[in-house]
Amino acid sequence: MKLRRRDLLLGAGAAALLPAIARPEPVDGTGIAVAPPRDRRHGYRPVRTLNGWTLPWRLKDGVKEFHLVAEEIEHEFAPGSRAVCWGYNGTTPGPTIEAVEGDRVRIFVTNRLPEHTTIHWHGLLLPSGMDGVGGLTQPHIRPGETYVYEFTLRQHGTHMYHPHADEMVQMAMGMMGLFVIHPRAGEPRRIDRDYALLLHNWALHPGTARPDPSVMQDFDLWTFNSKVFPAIDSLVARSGERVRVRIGNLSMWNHPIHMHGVQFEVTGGDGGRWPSGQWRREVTEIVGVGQMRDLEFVAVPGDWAFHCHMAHHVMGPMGHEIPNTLGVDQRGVEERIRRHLPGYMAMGEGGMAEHQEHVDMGHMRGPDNTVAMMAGKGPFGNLEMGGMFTVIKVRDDLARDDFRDPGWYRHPEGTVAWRVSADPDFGQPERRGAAPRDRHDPALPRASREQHRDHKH
Ligand SMILES: [Cu+2]
Repeated sequence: MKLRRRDLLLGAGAAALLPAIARPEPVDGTGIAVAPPRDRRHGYRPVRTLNGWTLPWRLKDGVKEFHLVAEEIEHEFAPGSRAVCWGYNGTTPGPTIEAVEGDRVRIFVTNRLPEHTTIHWHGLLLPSGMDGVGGLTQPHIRPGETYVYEFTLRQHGTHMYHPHADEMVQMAMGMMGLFVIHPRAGEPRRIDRDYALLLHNWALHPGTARPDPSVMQDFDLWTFNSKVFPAIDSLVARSGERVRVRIGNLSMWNHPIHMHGVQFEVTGGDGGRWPSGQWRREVTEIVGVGQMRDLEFVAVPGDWAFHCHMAHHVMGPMGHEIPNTLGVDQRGVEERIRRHLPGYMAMGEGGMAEHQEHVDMGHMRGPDNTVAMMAGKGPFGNLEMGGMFTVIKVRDDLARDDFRDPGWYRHPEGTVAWRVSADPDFGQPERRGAAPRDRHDPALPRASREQHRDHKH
């Protein structure tokens, strides 16, 4: 890679508008100088980290300098659910590092945690001693110390960073971030909107204030960029724009990420952008643990769900090891329990959807510091999603760089599914097999079910 003098001058010229550039020494985490996240020399579209941000950098002698601070933070998963987590520069995930193939980068890492740490640059090609594996390639960074990593970016694509020291605890507490490298030669296909998110899971047990690092499988919260729906930002685009969604997975599960409304192309993975002959059309793509995937599509107008297809991963906080109440007539039980526990309410006989109805009516209060399991709301009612879920909102009339939430989609006349009957016997379509003897048939006990509801409330 040859860096031309003109590139340097142009880069420095843009940066010189900011007074902090005159003193390019590293500063502490609270006083990071603001440098433009957009690199005009190469004309790339900056990445949009959902609910997140991009780490400012400054140019010093042709080297892009970044400064990460590992520290304890207070984090909100959604209104009503906060926890003490660990992250970088005040947030989990940490700010996205964005640079260009060929750049030389110098990354300061200050440790303000109560224990030692390191940073591993996940997927980057670099000298062994810059790989960030505590004990193997470097001494651990002790509390209060600052280390520096310096290397040249020899690739482009979607990558990540995370500790390689006491990983079980530090990653469970939220320490991770994205490292996006743009191609020096520009994009082969123009990208209009470039979103990025990290998948993660948390064992934040209801009523507690710190994630539990010992949990291996039964997690409570499933997040995009450390947020649960409905606190996850929408992905906004204008009809016809080419959109990329970069996804990294530093959780402890594989996630089949599913998109409604379009067939996307998988255009890249851990090894960066794939040649276009290797692109695949899919509607669901598994992003395995430790993997990254780039999905691209041309935006089609509407409100389109975008979520993990593991049904438990779009809900949360989860209760585990609870008895299965589906199809169980709980009327007698409910009355008997109520003698000891006034106000007790049985639930789950016909499914879980009534859970959110009860929460909305104020009948149920969950444990402290816990969001309702399916808190999402849509224009037609409860959305019944509370984890790895958000909405791709595509509109015809958005300005090019307008990322504001446009509200709910206004469907053209006659394009929304509608009710034609409230009679379960409607139409007599062919049905096969035998009904279970204890089937709860909505055709028969409609009146008695209503009585049952009145009785409960
Ligand atoms: Cu999942």
